[in-house]
Amino acid sequence: EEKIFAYLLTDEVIRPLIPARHILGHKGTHGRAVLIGGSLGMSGAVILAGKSALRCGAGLLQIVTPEAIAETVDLGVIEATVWPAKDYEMLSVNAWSVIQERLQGADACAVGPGLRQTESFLNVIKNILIETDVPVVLDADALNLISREPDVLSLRKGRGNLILTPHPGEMARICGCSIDEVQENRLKIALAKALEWGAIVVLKGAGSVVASPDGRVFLNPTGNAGLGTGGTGDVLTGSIMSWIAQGVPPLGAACMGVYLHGKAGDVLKDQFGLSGFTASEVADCLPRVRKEIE
Ligand code: NPW
Ligand code: AMP
Ligand code: MG
Repeated sequence: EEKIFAYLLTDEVIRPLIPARHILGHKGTHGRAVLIGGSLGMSGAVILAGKSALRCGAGLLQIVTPEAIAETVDLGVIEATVWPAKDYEMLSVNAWSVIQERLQGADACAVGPGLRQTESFLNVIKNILIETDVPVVLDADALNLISREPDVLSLRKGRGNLILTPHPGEMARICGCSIDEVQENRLKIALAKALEWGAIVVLKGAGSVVASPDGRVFLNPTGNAGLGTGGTGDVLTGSIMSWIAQGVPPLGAACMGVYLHGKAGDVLKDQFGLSGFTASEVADCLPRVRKEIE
C-alpha cells in the first residue's frame, strides 16, 4: 500500500505565517472579508464564524444572510455590517446580486455555515466559484450542496484559492462513501480530493488533515474532544477566511486556522477539562493563542 508523507504542524511552522501589522495599517488594509450563510434557526453559525473572523483580526467584515435573520445577525456581531438577501429559496437571483456587490474589493469570502440546503443556492455557489476570483472557503451546507455536482469545483480559475473544510460526514457525502471509509483513509482521501479539485482540503476531526493540490499534506496535532460541540466548525471557517483576508496564502491560512483553533481548545481544556467549553469561547480564545506563539 502506498505511504503518504505528512508534515506535522508546530508552533515553528505556524509562527512565520502570522501577519504583521504595519504601523500605518487601518481597517481597510487589515483585510475585507465577506461571510455568506445563516438561516432561520441557524443564525448562530454565521454569528460564530463572524466573531471568529474578527477575533483573528480581519479589518472589515460584511455578512450576507437571509432577510429573515438579518437583524439577529446584526445584533449578534455588532462590529460587522449585514447585507440582507431575500430568502435564498425564493429569490436566489437577488442573493447573487447582493453577494456580487459585496465581493467587489473583497480579500476573502466564506460560504456555508448555517445556510441550509436550498437547491437554488447551488447556482449562487457556482457563480462565486466561476465568476469571481475572490478566495473562497466552502463549509457546511455549501459542501452539502456541492456534493450534488462536485465537478463544479474544478471549474474554479487558479488552483489553490479554494478551500473546503468538510467534517467526516460532509466528506462522505461529497465522495459518495461511508463515514467509516473516510475515517480509515483520512490522508489518502483528503489528498486525492485536493488533487482532483485543485482545492485545499481540510478534513476535520481529531487529527485534522490539510491537503494541498500541490501534493503536500499537513497533520494537525492540536485540539481535543472538547471541540466536539456545536459551532466549533463554524468558528474554524471564520478564522481561515480571516487569515486569507489578511494576506496569508490560502494553504498557510488553512494550516494556521486548524492549528490555532485546536490550540484554543487545548487552553480551554486546561481550564475546564474535556467538556463544557463552547464554540464562542473557542473564538474568544483565538487572539490569546496567536499571541502566545508569535
Ligand atoms: P454520526 O452522527 O456519527 O452518524 P451534518 P452539522 C458526522 C450548522 N450549525 N467524526 C456525523 O456522523 C452548520 O453550519 C449551526 C465522525 C453526522 O452524521 C450546518 O449548516 C449551529 N463523524 C448545519 O448546522 C451550530 C462525524 O456528520 C454528521 C464527525 C448542519 O451541520 C451547529 C453531522 O453532520 C452547526 O454548526 C467526526 N468528527 N463530525 C448554530 N448554532 O446555528 C461529524 N460527523 O449532518 O452535516 O450536521 O455538522 O451539525
Ligand atoms: P464541525 O463538525 O463542522 O462543527 O467541526 C468541528 C470542529 O471541532 C472541527 O474543527 C474538528 O476538527 C474539531 N473536533 C471535533 N472533534 C474533535 C476531536 N475529538 N479532537 C480534535 N478536534 C475535534
Ligand atoms: Mg460544521
